[in-house]
Formats: sequence, C-alpha cells, structure tokens
Amino acid sequence: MLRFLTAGESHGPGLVTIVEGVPAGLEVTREGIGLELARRRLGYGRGARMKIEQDKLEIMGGIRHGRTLGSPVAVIIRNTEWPRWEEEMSPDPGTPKRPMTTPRPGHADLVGMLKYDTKDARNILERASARETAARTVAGYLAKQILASIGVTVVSHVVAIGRAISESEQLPTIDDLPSIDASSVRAFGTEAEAAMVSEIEWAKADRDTLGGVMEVLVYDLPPGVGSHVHWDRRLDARLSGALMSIQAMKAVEIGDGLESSRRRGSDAHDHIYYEDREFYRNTDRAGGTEGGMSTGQPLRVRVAMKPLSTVMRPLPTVNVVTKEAEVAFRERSDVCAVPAAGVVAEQMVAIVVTQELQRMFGGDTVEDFMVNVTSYRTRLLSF
Ligand code: EPS
Repeated sequence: MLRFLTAGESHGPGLVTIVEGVPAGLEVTREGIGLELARRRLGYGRGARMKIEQDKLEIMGGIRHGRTLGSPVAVIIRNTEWPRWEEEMSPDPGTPKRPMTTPRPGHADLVGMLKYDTKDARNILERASARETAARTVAGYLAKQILASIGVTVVSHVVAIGRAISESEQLPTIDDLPSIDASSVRAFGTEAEAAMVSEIEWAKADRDTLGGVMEVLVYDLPPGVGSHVHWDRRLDARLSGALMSIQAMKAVEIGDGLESSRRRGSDAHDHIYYEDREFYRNTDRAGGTEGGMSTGQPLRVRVAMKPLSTVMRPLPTVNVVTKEAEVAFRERSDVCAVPAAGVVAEQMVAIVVTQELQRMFGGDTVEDFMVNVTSYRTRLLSF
C-alpha cells in the first residue's frame, strides 16, 4: 500500500519525498510531476514566493526510463529561496539574527514553541508552513497515475472564497479540469471566478486574508472501496483525516453532509435501482459512500480552509520573552491560498483512494493491479 514521508523546511535547502508501495511499470515522467507542482503554485492571491520558486525536482530513485521499478520513489525539490534565507537567518549556527518572539494567533507558532521549547517561532513555522505540500504533490501525482490505469479520475475546484460562493449545481468532470486550472481561482464557471477575485482584491486592499471551500470529486470508482468492518478502514473516515492533515483546514463534509442532518430520513438517502446488470442511484446525497465504502456513485467531498494567519494587519499577541502584549510578527505571505489548497486536497483524496484500492487489489505491477480490478468489476456484473 502506498505510503509516504516528507521532510524539509519552507526556506531550508529543499523538500524530500519518499513514496513506498508504488507498483512497478507505472508511467511516470519528470514533466508530469513538474506539471502537478505547477498546478499547486497557481492562484490569484498568492504572494511573491510563488513567482520565485521554480520547484526544480531531482528524481533520486524508483524510476528508470520513465517507468517505476517497484522500489521507493524518492524526489528532492530544492528551495530557490534557501541561500538568501540561510544568510539572513543564521549568521552563527544556532543563533538566529532575529528570533521571532511574537507568535501569530491561528498559526502553529505558540503551541509549537511551548512544546519544542524554543523562543524562536521560526523553528516551528518553517515546518508548519504549507510549503510542505509541494512535497506531497509527488505522492499525489503517483496516486493519480495509479488511478488513471483503471480509469478512475479525480477533479477539484474551488466552491467558495470568503463570502463569494459558487451557486452552480453542475459537477465538473475530468474534461473540465483544464478550464478549472485556467481559472485564476480554480473555479468552475466564470461567474464564480469574478466574485472570488473581487473578494480577494477587497481583502488585499484591507491588508487581510481569506479562507474558503474546495470540492473534490472522484469518478468511476468501483463500489466497495473502504470497509464497514473496522473504524480505520472506513473510506469517509480516512478521507476526512487526510484532508484535515492539510495545513489550515477546519472542516470536512462528505456529500450533503451538514444539510442531510436537517432532512428527514425519507428525503436524505439515495434510492436504489437496477438496470443492465448494475445497481445505480439517481441522486448522490451520500457523496458516494455508505457504511464507509464507495457506492459506485461519484465521491464528493468538501473541505473548508480558515483564513491564513499571517495577517498584514497584525493580531494581538504576547512576546514570549518579555511577556508583554504586542502585535504578531508579519512576514511575506499569501492573501488567499485556497486555489492551491484545492490541488493538494485533490492529491490527498487520490492518495487515500489509491491506498484502499491497493488494499483490495494488491499488485506488485500495474498490470497485476489492473487485472485484479477488472476481475472484481466482472464479478459484480454477475452478482
Ligand atoms: C506560507 C507562506 C508563504 C507561501 C508558502 C506558505 O511563503 P513565504 O513566507 O516564503 O512567502 O508562499 O507557500 C509556499 C512556499 C508553497 O510552496 O506553497 C505559509 O506561511 O505557510
């Protein structure tokens, strides 16, 4: 089963990802990973850093002549910002020039300083930064390649930025992904895009930040992925945990989620029909999961991001050295990172779905994996 570790600080020498459990024979290109990294850099409202970072990657293992070997895939992404920050931040090893002593409310700063016993928030924020998600992108890309081998597609789009909400009921499919990626806020539909952009402009002018909501959809997943038999195998539980692991996420909703809690049972579920040897539903209120398993309907998950905590109009805090009231430190940041976070959400969903498919179907090679999935799909047709 696919698993991965990341290492590296936001302004350190670079980010490292090791992905284990990738089947052999998967087509993987440096360009493919690079394109995925570029998608994560997009979005109106991002700061200067994203124009600076090139996300140049080096493949250190697991891939030969454009195909995976079955061994761990290792990738390094060097931080363009490293030399400048190294000079500025640590004139003498261990004694930073400017320790950051006024933690930002909402960030990992204060709790991290208490826990790891440091009076310099930089020791915490460097790893807490969402720069780490660049490293996750490598695992997300590999997962999506595995899913593509069996025709499963994953799409994300931004449904809200601040108070600007997309009203469209229509769900985008993989064919809509190019137009979503071309949208400056990764919205599906131009009307929503205009409202979201002006929301960001308003926040920027006000020296403030914004959060929002992203939706991830998975199509053509066979029924039965995940399991009702144990808490840690439930697909919806695993998706929620993975999405909440993304920096700054505060809520996850599966299907109609909160709305279904306000409905009656007669109006809350997806009725079952049968035609052409297949069971199907006319609605997808459950968001494609029942009993912790995929139903075969599109998987539909939303995740909400809080506004970034580096606010140019700084919030009240306490200096951890003097214990005096002060305002939180400010440094270069983004006004809104929701479009980029949506790409990361897409990747985390792809990773979890891939893991659960691998648990069901195994396969040391992509070919074995594909054969096993096909045989399961055939069995369902003769149920
Ligand atoms: C981030 C702050 C900004 C973002 C960064 C996440 O970085 P900096 O302070 O260096 O300008 O650009 O995001 C990335 C570097 C990235 O690759 O997504 C933060 O505070 O989390």
